[in-house]
Formats: sequence, structure tokens, C-alpha cells
Amino acid sequence: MERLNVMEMFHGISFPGHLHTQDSLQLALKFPFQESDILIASYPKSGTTWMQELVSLVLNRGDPHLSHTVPNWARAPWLEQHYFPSLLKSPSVTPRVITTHLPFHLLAPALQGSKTKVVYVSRNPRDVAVSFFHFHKMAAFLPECGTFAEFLDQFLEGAVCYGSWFDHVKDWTRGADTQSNLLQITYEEMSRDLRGAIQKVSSFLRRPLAEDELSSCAKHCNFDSMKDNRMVNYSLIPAEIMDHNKGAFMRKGKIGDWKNTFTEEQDQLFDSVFRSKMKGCALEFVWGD
Ligand code: PPS
Repeated sequence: MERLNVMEMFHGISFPGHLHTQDSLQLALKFPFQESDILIASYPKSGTTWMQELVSLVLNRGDPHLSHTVPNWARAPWLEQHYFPSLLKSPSVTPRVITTHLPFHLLAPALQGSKTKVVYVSRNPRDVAVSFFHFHKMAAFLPECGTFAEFLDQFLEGAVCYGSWFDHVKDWTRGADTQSNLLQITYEEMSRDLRGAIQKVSSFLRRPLAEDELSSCAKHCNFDSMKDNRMVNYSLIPAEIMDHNKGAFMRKGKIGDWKNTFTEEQDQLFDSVFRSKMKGCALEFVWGD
């Protein structure tokens, strides 16, 4: 399925038609979650692939065999993408690990009453914006986004694919501390203390790890290992869909890279939009090392 220039508008949010159809999006909203499922939810470019890898490794007690032989999109398929039903027929990992970029309000009815464990990953939105901008340059299924200044305006308005970062993060994390089946974790936590993040996830999933298993997880999901792993660095995707000459999926993997892109003026604009949209939200973000 090519549909590289098609966008699907669904509940006011645009989704790349190369990956989604109206049917696949509709099906996602009615998905019968099982108690044993693990759902990784995130806004794009927030550490989704990293969490997919981390969860795979935790479930396999640090054994990298699956991570080195099965692509991440087959180990933890995206609920809303059109190939999801075919991948779910014979899951490569048990329990089933499912990924989603959908906003909370669309999935809430399907999740309600289920005891599915949800891991919500967020990242400081200045770094998300820069990472997403670079991804638009290499991914042929995303629309032309112009200059960074133009992209930033769209990002701040929530007029990019997958919708508003602000709404996504606020809605998924609202009341997170009172929901025992939701673990909220940040890209920055993973970056600053990967072993601690692995322990947090393994304890949430009730999959305790021995010390050597924990070390193996950390070894195989650090940036350098993942950058070289064809099963997660998207180099298996043909160049006409993701052009690796225009950038790498595993690009920099740093906290605070936005400082190399934002102008002073863009920083101020961002700050005022952030303050107004995140008013009353208790979340705190780490903007740099
Ligand atoms: S996507 O397209 O939504 O699935 O993208 P996502 O995986 O959420 O985000 C991609 C960014 O995550 C970085 N990444 C990592 N950083 C540090 N360590 C590890 N192991 C790691 N794995 C992925 C990746 O490099 C992208 O960020 P940028 O800032 O562009 O480098």
C-alpha cells in the first residue's frame, strides 16, 4: 500500500494514509483489549521505539534474540495501522505488546474496564518538535513541512499529523498517579537513568529481572546498540518510503538538541504557547542536560 500523498482526516486529526485507513482507525477504537495486553502509548518522536525495545527486552529477560530478528513494528505493532490485524494473528511476543499514537479520548472507551497495562512515554516538546521536523524530511508518507519556523507554527497549533502534542500529553497523563494500570515515564528519565527506567517498567509489568538480565536489557536498548540494529533503525524500509540519505531515524538521541535549532524568538513563542496550553498541568519537563 503506497498512498504516500494521502492523508486521512479522522476525528479532526490527520493521519498518514500510507499507514492508516478510515477502516484501520475505526477498528482501533473498538479493539477488544485483553487483561494481559501491554499498550505503549506516545505522541510521535517521544521515545516510542525505545520503549518498544525496552519492553521486548524486559519480557525476554534481557535475551536480545527477538530484538535482533523481528522488526519492532512486528513485535509491538501499531493498533491504528492497517497491517495491525495481520500482525496480531500470530503475535511474535507474548503477552501481546501493542503501540499507539492515538489520543486518549479516542481510545478511552475501548480501554475502559480493561486491565490492560499502559506505558505512556512523553518527551519535552521542544525536542519532540525538532525530531518530528527531521522525520518529515526523511519520511515520504508525511507532508511537506517547509522550514522549521513553518513546522513549529503548525506544531504549536496542533495542525500536524497525530494532532496536538499538548492535548495528547495532558489527556493521557490526567490522573495518571491514581491509575494503577498506567505507568507514566519520560524520555528524559530513560536517558538519564536507563537502568532505573528498565527497573520501573519491569516492576510495573511484574517481570522482575536478575542483575545480569537488567544489564543485558540496558546494553541492548542503549542508543548505539539500537542505532546499529536493523530491526529497530528502520533501515529495512525502502528508500522511497524512508530516505536514509535525508537523515537517520535514530538521529541524535539527546536531551536538549532543540537548542541547536530554535532561535531566541522561536523559544519565546514556544514558551508563551506552552505556558498557556499547559496551565494547571502538574507535569514538569526536563529541557536539557
Ligand atoms: S516514532 O516515529 O514516533 O516511532 O519515533 P519515536 O521512536 O517515538 O522517537 C524517535 C526519537 O527517539 C530517539 N531514540 C532514542 N534516543 C536515545 N536512546 C535510544 N535508545 C533511542 N531510541 C530512539 C530517536 O533518536 C529519535 O529522537 P531524535 O531526537 O530525532 O534523535
